[in-house]
Amino acid sequence: MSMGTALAGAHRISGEDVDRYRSEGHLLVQGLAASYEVAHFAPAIAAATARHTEKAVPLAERDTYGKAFVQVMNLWRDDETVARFVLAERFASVAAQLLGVERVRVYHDQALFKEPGGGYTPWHQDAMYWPLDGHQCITMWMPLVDIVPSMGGLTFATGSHAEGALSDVTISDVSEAHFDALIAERGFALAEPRPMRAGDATFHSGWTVHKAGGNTTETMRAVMTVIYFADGLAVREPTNPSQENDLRTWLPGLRPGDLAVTSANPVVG
Ligand SMILES: O=C(O)CCC(=O)C(=O)O
Repeated sequence: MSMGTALAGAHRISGEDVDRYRSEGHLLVQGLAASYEVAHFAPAIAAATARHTEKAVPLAERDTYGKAFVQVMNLWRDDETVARFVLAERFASVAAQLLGVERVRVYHDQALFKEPGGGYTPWHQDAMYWPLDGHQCITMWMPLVDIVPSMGGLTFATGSHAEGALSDVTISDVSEAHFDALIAERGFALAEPRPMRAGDATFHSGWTVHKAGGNTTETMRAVMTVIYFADGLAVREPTNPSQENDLRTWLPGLRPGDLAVTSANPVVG
């Protein structure tokens, strides 16, 4: 690795952008990584993703969730190059500024590759899955290739994060119908997807309602995400089976009330 690809140092966010994130629940940060930096890391992320998905079921045989993307989690623990990307100070510094905290920890990463012809990602709230305070959690979503909306860009329900938990339904056609009705009822404005360059990133709160369209192009929508939480959070009592599973998987050995501190959740930034 050369110093040019270290993703070191903080990336400063303007006060205006911090305010926008806090009122809207999502923020686009353009040029967070340069194209040569993405080019350095993307092959390792794609190769690690492929290693885990050699036996993927054909698209047509999957359910709505399975059609949405190839999803592989915590690649940073498998591959040193991916770890340098996921644990990068530059990315974590943005998460910390938006949450208004000194330090964040990694909850987990996930590669979300929406295949050509891949289906839509139904409306959902991420923090429904997490035994943590969703207001103190944030996801960075970064395309590794230039994307246009028809590849499956994210749509956000602006301001929905402020309402906290709005459903207990896992990502499915049921969550889609639930949030379609709720968005119409509460009148949230929708922030439609925009073209993004590889290395641009969006950040969204744990409670922001969001979805993605299908990928109607011939190009893989290669996206890497990192989920962070504010250092100092305590583990919450799980309120559904998804949170019980997440507690076992991503906060290994911890119980409700414990500080969310394990070697699988390093401080970054
Ligand atoms: O990439 C997608 O299609 C959905 C992403 C998402 O829901 C997330 O990163 O929280």
